[in-house]
Amino acid sequence: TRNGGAGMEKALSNQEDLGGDRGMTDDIFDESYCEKEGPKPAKRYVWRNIVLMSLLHLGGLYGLWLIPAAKPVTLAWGFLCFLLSALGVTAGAHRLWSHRSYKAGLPLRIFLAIANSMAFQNDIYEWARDHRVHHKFSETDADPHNATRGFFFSHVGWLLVRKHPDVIEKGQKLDLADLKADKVVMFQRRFYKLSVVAMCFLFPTLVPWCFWGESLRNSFFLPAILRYVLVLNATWLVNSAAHMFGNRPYDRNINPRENRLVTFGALGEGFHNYHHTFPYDYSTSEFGWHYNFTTAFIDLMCLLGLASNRKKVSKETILARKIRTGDGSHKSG
Ligand code: ST9
Ligand code: ZN
Ligand code: ZN
Repeated sequence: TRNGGAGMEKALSNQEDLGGDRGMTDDIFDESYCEKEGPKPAKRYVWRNIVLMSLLHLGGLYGLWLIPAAKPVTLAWGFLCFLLSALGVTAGAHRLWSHRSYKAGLPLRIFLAIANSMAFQNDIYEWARDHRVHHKFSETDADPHNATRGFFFSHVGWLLVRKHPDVIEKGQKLDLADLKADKVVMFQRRFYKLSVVAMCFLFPTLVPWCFWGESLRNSFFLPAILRYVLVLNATWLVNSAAHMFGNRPYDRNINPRENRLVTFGALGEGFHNYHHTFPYDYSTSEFGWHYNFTTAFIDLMCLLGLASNRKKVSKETILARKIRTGDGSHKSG
């Protein structure tokens, strides 16, 4: 089997590590799934998405071109918008809602949901559902961004075609009760379009225009469009590059890798071999704040009493796992 027959053992030791209080385990790799035999269903292009994604990226290029003409404070604002929307994905949709790797009180969940709408990456419910099937059925037909279909498909191509039927079939069997029970998640889903217009486009544009007299053109194409394109691509690189390039110190039998460049752009989300090996670790890495702004943010929230219950894998478990299934690269670096 893929991870050396360690599936059952892994599932059991996971339970110990979690203390069983995460309320869900549907992000653990399921070895029992086999892809259906026979020819794969034909790709069905979604032209609306292809046109809109192309226009968005042209807008992003135009934004790059406008950088020298913008006020420095507008660029700083764009950077702040990048951090906020990225946290809505990393600390919010990913570590909190997909993996339940820590607990967040109502004020923090409201903040993260607003930040998440700023990132416009589908609502939290849909994001977390797709992300749980990604972990449970990694690199198979039931993985929405199956990296065995190539760099382009796992990066953005998967958003431009209809999903493989197995993604939907397997996704429908996931336990999403925790998401359905979260009023913040359901509220964001209900008012998703409105919240995206307000947070991803209007808010980033209006602030520079109203408060320091930036031109409407620069205000729109820099903190709104270019910032959105950058957050999207930083996120997508986790699915593409971090499933292809880098070391595998924790599990050499899986594709996800440790990719420093991705980690840097994605606020700590590029330690992807670690993350797929221990998906319930709130830090997605064993190295604390090192290259990991998201971990620093969650730690600060705990310090302020807004979050709690961080799940962390013990050093001993990590070392044992490295020795048992790693590629040996941890010794050199
Ligand atoms: C975007 C998402 O960019 C990016 C996610 C990246 C994930 C990264 C993970 C990496 C780790 C974390 C790192 C974070 C780093 C962050 C760094 C920040 C600096 N289960 O979807 P439909 C059902 S989005 C169960 O239309 P089609 C469901 O019933 C960008 N059921 O499928 C649904 O109906 P309902 C902006 C499922 O027709 C029905 O099927 N957005 C599942 O095949 C149809 O669903 C876009 O570009 C499931 N998994 O279309 C739009 N899936 O309404 C993207 C589906 O009841 N989306 N169902 O839910 C689309 O246009 C379409 O989904 C499609 C597929 C064309 C892609
Ligand atoms: Zn992955
Ligand atoms: Zn994950």
